[in-house]
Amino acid sequence: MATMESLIGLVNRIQRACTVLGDYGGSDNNSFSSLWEALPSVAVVGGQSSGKSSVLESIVGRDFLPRGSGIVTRRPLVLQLHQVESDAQEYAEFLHIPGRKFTDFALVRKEIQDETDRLTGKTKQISPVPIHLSIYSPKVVNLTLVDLPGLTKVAVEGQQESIVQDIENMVRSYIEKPNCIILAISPANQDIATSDAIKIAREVDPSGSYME
Ligand SMILES: Nc1nc2c(ncn2[C@@H]2O[C@H](COP(=O)(O)OP(=O)(O)OP(=O)(O)O)[C@@H](O)[C@H]2O)c(=O)[nH]1
Ligand SMILES: [Mg+2]
Repeated sequence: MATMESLIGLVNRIQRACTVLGDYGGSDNNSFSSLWEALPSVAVVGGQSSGKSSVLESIVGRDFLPRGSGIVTRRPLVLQLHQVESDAQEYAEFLHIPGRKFTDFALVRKEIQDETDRLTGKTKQISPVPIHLSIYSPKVVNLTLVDLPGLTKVAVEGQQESIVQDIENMVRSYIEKPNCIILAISPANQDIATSDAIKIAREVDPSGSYME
């Protein structure tokens, strides 16, 4: 078990190093194979406003992700959870602000919003460049989670016509990695037969198991 913990810690460090070196794992401009392909993670996938960020928050047990109606998550968020000793203080740290420890999780949410806007402006546009966040807490298990923009069907005002396909391509670039566990989210009031999350998850991983 101790060996497994240190292995996961090593994977977390390699993922951080990849991102620092400009390897985001996206498939768009990489002509060479990404090291991300080999590293395990759990990615949420589902329609816009289906509750993906809310599910991730409940896994972490903290209120820190932008949530709401409309298009909220507009850049991938790579979230590394690091378990620390039981008496240690819980804090968060962004890769783009090294050394600054966030203990107020409302400020973490604000920084995710601000950092999203830095690349996209206060628009309804998306960017495939991930935000990298680590949370150090005694209450989490060592795990890498990825929050992704929601799948949509039509471009709304202020969005390019290509956004529907752009989002799907971005989502696929994460969930098609061999070591990605797909967490497909559908609202409880939606008929599962019409779920985009299940559809794309089945396409990518036909042998996956499903729970309701
Ligand atoms: N009633 C109800 N509302 C929920 C539940 N989970 C999330 N919500 C609400 O649904 C809205 C969308 O939730 P988000 O977690 O932002 O959804 P998302 O899938 O991350 O949305 P995008 O990032 O825009 O794709 C928010 O207003 C949440 O408060 C739930 O279980 N029940
Ligand atoms: Mg979201």
